[in-house]
Amino acid sequence: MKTTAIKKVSFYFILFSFVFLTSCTFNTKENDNQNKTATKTLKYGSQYSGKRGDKEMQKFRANRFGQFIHWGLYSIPAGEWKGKIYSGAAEWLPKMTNISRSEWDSLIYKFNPVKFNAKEWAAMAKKMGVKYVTITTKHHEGFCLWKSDYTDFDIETAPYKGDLIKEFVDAYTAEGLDVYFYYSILDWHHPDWRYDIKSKNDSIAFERYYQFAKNQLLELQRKFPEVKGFWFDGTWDQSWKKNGRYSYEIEMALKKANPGVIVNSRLRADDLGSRHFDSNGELMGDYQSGYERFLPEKKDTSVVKMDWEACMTIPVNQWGYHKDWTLSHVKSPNEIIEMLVKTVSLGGNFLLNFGPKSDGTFRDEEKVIAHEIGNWMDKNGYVIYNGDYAGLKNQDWGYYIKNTFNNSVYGVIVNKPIANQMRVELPKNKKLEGAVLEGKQLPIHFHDRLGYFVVLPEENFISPVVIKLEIADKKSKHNPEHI
Ligand code: FHN
Repeated sequence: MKTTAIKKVSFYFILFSFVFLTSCTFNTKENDNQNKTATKTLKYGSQYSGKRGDKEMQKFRANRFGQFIHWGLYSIPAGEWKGKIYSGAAEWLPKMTNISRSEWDSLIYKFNPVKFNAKEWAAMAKKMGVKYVTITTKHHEGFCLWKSDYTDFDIETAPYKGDLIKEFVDAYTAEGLDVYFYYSILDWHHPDWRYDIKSKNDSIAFERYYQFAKNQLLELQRKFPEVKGFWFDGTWDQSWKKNGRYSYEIEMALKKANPGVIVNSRLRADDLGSRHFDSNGELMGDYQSGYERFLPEKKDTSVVKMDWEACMTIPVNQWGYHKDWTLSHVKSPNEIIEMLVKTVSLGGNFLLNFGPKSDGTFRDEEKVIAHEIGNWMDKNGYVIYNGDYAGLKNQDWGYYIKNTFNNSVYGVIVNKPIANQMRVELPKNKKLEGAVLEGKQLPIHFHDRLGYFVVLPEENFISPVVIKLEIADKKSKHNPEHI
């Protein structure tokens, strides 16, 4: 009798523990799929763990700085409809107004960027110091900037007589810049697009849409073999999340056609609808692309384990051309440079957005910003390309960047300390042998408790300043730190 009672208690204890542990695991995973607390069998989850090591991905990583281009019909109204200016993102104008689909679509007959000069664009990008570009081949409105065999809602129907994406790819490639294609899965124009799947008919229509998108993507890859990767967007709706298979199959199809092709995490949803990271916490796609208009915190070193890219607007939230930039804060070149530096210091890529006008030219503000950043990159770009996380303790003056090509470590000063001293704390087995600013050694003071203090020049810095830190292994037995 007693034994049976003990057995019963043990059984319920084990059962309770199991249920408790399982529910904890489930909750943790629900809150944060990046925590690998359980393994679920997934057909459409991540394909591999860790960072891709092939040469294409190494190049993507080494590039670090890219230009994003949002260009489409939305550049024509440029945030204004029937005399009213809308402060939201210009490319979302059809959703902010009561413009009918056909009225919006008829903008195609006005898309004639006669001043578009792909070579000038590519030269401006090159001068700004970017190493790659990502252009919207199709944004949410559905208009295709290339000549697509699968729709008439493309550049061939517009009055523009050139082969826009071809001119673009040729010009950027000639400048040695890698080209990536943005493609919106969400499509406001296509009749088979669905926000959710609520019926058999929705499923049938959405399957047709999936085939259309897949055909277009393979077409882009076939027509533009130079393209290095695809940047997917518009994948947040239930219809897509309920069809993880589609996102998996698209990635596989692109990789079958070109094994080195690079795909962002935004494309993907797994069997359970988890996006970017699968339900086991593994990244899907080749790099994390969730940082949009914000960056990870300086102390958030979780990102250094993966490849990632942040995309950034110059105003607060304008991607396509908006005629009025006075409606929100516009970032200064120094703000943007600091963001670029911060991103690289955490092992990420930085994609800076430009929204050309409908005539094919860039607004003056963007030209000035490109020019100023270019001046800085001209002098300091060596710290950005091949830059990575240095693994040193954060300091208030700015960011450390390690160059993976020559193993040098740099400090980039964005907040010059009022005492003109740059504190450097190193691991116990390392010492600071030199600190070089523009070829000149700076004095260094050592404090046995606080580390090193590099003495900075008195004058004000007008933009972020790079200091090369000569760090060596400590071999001496008579180490002043050993007290
Ligand atoms: O809705 C779009 C937006 O217009 C823009 O393209 C950005 C770029 O990352 N993506 C979407 C919002 O996440």
